[in-house]
Amino acid sequence: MNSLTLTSYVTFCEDACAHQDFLQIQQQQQQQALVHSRRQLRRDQDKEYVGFATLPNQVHRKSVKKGFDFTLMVAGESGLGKSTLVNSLFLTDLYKDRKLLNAEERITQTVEITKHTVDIEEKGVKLKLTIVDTPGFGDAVNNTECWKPVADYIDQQFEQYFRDESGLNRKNIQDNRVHCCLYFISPFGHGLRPLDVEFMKALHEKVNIVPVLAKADTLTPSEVKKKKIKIEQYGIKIYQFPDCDSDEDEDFKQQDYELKESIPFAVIGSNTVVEAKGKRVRGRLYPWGIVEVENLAHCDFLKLRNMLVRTHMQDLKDVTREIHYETYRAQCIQSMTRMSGTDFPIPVMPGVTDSETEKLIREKDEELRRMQEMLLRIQDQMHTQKDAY
Ligand SMILES: Nc1nc2c(ncn2[C@@H]2O[C@H](COP(=O)(O)OP(=O)(O)O)[C@@H](O)[C@H]2O)c(=O)[nH]1
Ligand SMILES: [Mg+2]
Repeated sequence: MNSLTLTSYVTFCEDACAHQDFLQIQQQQQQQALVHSRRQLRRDQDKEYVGFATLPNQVHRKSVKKGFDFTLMVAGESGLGKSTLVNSLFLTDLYKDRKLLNAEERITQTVEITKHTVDIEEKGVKLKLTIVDTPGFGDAVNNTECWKPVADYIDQQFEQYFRDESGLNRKNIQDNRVHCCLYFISPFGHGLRPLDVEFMKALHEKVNIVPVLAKADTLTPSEVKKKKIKIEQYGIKIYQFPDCDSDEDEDFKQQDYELKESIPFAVIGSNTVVEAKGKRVRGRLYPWGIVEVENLAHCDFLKLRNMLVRTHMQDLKDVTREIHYETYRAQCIQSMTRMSGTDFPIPVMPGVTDSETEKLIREKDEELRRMQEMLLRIQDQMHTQKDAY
């Protein structure tokens, strides 16, 4: 390289460096301007932005931290697949330790209600799930009033909640109220049997009833269609799905319509995993083929699970709290007011009859009066002693 070319090369390099510097400075200036304008924008927005738009996030964070709970009851004749279905619903074995009763034991068995609680977690969200099973119904020779223990169970949970709520420590109330009752209808009958009608009518003011047509794999599609009777025609009030908002999109509206049309849900339960078309699925294997539990073409299991878990769990809880529990609470307060002649709700003790409660109240009043007298006497004594000094 000769001196001239060297000089021009140096000049070229210097120019290039200077140009590079210039570009960098320009870039920095642009970035600063961007940051500045963003800050300005945020400041402008802050003027009109109080911050309550973050409330849903706050509620979300808090509820996730606290966890959720849900209590599901299954009722209906024994052997219709209740236990199998709840296991399939929550992909968990709730009945690991169950002892299967033989025919004789089942006949002598009275309606015994069992409660299973499992803590399940999905993507960091915790759900405390309680399943209330009502086995034995229908096995007994005499089924008169077989719904009574079930109705009493629901009332007892309301009563417990009412007493806890009216008590001193309301912080850690255990809420065992039943949010939904899946009522299993036999696939073998013609419509509802009188016992089914009686059972559901005894419960419909206390709990959200969701009817299901059991063991749908034993029926052909046209039989399923025929057996999907309108439960309301029997004067039974089942859980009413809330109306779909008019501004929802068409897909959602269609899904909502299909869900409502599916009642009673035709379900199939299975605790075994079988291989269907190279995939492992929950299903029932028959010599002629496989029935897949989670296949919408085979049954409504997925619709039921989506409804219970994904779309209506909160509504079922709200209806329980706002309608069923309120009805119970109002009746309770009314009867207590009538009984005691006061307007104060005094929770009734379990297993205590009206006259016993009245006696208890009288005794407490008497005790209170005695204590007041004693207090007055002590005050008098103190005054006399003070005067003496
Ligand atoms: N075909 C058919 N059988 C079922 C279904 N669900 C459960 N079963 C069978 O029915 C019997 C009783 O089931 P179980 O869940 O104990 O009924 P539960 O008495 O109502 O709780 C068991 O042998 C199950 O394998 C179903 O959807 N279809
Ligand atoms: Mg069972």
